[in-house]
Amino acid sequence: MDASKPAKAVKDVVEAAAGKVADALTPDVPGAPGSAPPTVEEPTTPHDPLPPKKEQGAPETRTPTGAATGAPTTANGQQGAFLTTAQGARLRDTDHSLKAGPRGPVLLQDHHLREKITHFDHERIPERVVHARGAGAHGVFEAYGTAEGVTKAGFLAKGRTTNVFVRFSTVLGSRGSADTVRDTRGFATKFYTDEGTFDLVANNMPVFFIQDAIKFPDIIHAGKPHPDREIPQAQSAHDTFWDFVSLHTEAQHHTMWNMSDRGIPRSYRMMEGFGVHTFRLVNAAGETALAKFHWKPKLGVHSLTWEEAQLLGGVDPDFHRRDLYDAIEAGAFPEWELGLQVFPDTPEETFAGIDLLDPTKIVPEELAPVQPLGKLTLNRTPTNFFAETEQVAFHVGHLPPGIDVTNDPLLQGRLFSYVDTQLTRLGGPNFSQIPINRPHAPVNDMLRDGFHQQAVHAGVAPYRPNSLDGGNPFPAGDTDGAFVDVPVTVTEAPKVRANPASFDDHYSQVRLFWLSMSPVEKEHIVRAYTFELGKCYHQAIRERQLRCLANIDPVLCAEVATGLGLPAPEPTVPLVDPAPSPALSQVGRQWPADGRTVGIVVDPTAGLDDVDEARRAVFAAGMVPLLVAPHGGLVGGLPVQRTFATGRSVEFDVLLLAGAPAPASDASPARDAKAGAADSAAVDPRVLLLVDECWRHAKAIGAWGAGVDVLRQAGVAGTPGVVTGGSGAEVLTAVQQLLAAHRVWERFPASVA
Ligand code: HDE
Repeated sequence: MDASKPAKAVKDVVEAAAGKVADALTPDVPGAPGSAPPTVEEPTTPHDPLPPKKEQGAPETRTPTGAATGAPTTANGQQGAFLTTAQGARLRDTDHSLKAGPRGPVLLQDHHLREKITHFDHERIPERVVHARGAGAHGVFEAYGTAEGVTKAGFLAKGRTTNVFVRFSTVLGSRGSADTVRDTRGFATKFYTDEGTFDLVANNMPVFFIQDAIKFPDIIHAGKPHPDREIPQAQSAHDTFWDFVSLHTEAQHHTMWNMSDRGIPRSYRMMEGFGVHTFRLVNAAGETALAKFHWKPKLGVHSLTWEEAQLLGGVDPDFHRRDLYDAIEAGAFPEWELGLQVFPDTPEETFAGIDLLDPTKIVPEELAPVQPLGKLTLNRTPTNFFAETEQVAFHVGHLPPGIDVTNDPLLQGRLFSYVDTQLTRLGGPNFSQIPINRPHAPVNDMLRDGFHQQAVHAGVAPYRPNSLDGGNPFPAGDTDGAFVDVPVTVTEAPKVRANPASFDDHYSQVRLFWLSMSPVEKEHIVRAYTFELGKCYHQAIRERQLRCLANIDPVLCAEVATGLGLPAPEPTVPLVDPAPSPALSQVGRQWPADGRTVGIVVDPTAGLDDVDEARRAVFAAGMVPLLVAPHGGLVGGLPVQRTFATGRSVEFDVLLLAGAPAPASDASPARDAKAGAADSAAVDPRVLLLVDECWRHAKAIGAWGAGVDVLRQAGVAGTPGVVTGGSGAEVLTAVQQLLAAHRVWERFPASVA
């Protein structure tokens, strides 16, 4: 058999699989692990590798020096029907070592054994020092052309589309840590522009803990687990973190964002992104402007509750990456608008009295509106996590002509750090040749050799000036689209290790943030500080952080102090009263519900009225229905996604009750704490727990038919955000309206005005 030709067998497998899927699951619930469902018996007819899943993308097939090859993206993957060595020699057996007789010693000559084990021994690379835990997706960026007046960057010209790869991440946790921890999130975008790659290495918060990169090891050492016991993992609720931020008070603004709902996003799809630093833009006429980058999610900014985040850490530690991949698979492509706040490039580099070089400060949107530049759509999941999400290498210095850096001391240090860390993490200096990092622009550098060199450089003169290679490569002239560093004037000044005086204000904008929150958001902030400080061992650290809170707001300080059982200290700096920025609040508008999950509880022994219709209506509304039943398999011909034993409320955005299932045989309190007081209940106690948790987390709940009785038994009938109706479709419509506000906010008591 010719392994280079697609075999008929592979077509048969895929077609049969597609038929099966169509029969059982139309429309499809996301999450299938491969492009074809497995057969019970082991397949033995040789055929080519199965195709990727329909929603999967991969890096374009480019040469290491940026040329398009035209080959399909699968050309980078495994080829042919047969098992081979890394050299392509076909193998008969991979289950037994070569031995001197069945009971004899293993022979050193067994190349396949040595190759297999050696490669396995070296499968791991160092995880990122920060942002180790991440999830990526491919997409496309389409420019509106609105930025043409301020930057000559070609990818921002009207109608231009550029391929992108985005990696979202947490900061503190290791690669295997939970997604839903309280932390800042990374939002790094690689734009493969034809003028060279542009990396916008952003976060979901617009400010940073420190004003100078030299402090980065300090804040990260403080936030990471304690070095002796290596606990706690992926969280800031511990002594070293609060020790540092309460002493190093410029961290207070970022800390406030972490303690707010922004620290526990509902989804990567529902986060804003911020370039944090001020950048310098240059237009075609050579005029400059200062600017800050923003990402605005189409679905709005939404968060988990703290209890949901904690439950998810155990129930589904992969909650955010699953949500991202499932949404793309379901066709609910995540979208953001890229926006700019633009400021005049004055010698002071300030705007409305705010120092634009201070990365602990924002410019409120009410003072400088965010102007949309283009739309990002994530439409493909990675084919291979390691090749793409793990090996992608971002760098704040990857800039196209038209975008330049400023003197922000945090940004300046980052310009050094990213290559330096990637040298170790990716094993040498040639990581830009890894497929996910290859530019989509012609590369003609004079960088040569090194570990894992994949280019085959021609010529003899990788130096300039030369005549032996005909003078190539040539410096780009004025009309050749070269990157030109903006010739900013540097004022004569003494060499000092010091900050500008404006950097000394550590509190006014933290107060601005606090004053901009709605009562329920303030309440969450109070609870977050109280939780985190309550987890610290030492009272001195709690007291010191309370002193910082006193400089932010007396109510905040008093509420947290009460929770900690400590007196509230007096402020040590005068409290300013900045105008609140409503744009900072997440509450009070209506947003689309694309890709949200709808749990539908069914009772297979009684009515299944409307369930199929309701399920189809959920799909039609762009959401994902998950059937929750006492047992797996099929119920009334419909596939069950969660059982009462495997499902938990935190996986659903809304809950629909299409039945009132009696306690199932496995509802045994002796075996499962979820089965609580099973004995007396007429409804399975795990269903009552579902209702109870959804209610407590202020989620919309709907019921029809027998399901209405569950509401009564759970004691929630007639309360806000709990709806009933004559049919599934009717209830879904009402629930969808509630979901548009993300939560039934009136169910949250807010003790803070
Ligand atoms: Fe990073 N940062 N950072 N950072 N950062 C890294 O680079 C660093 C900062 C951000 O998904 C590292 O390849 C310094 C601000 C993201 O691969 C490292 C400073 C912002 C990611 C590094 C900062 C970020 C990183 C670790 C100055 C938001 C993940 C692995 C204080 C604007 C990118 C790596 C990905 C990753 C250094 C501050 C965002 C060590 C020195 C501010 C999203 O080089």
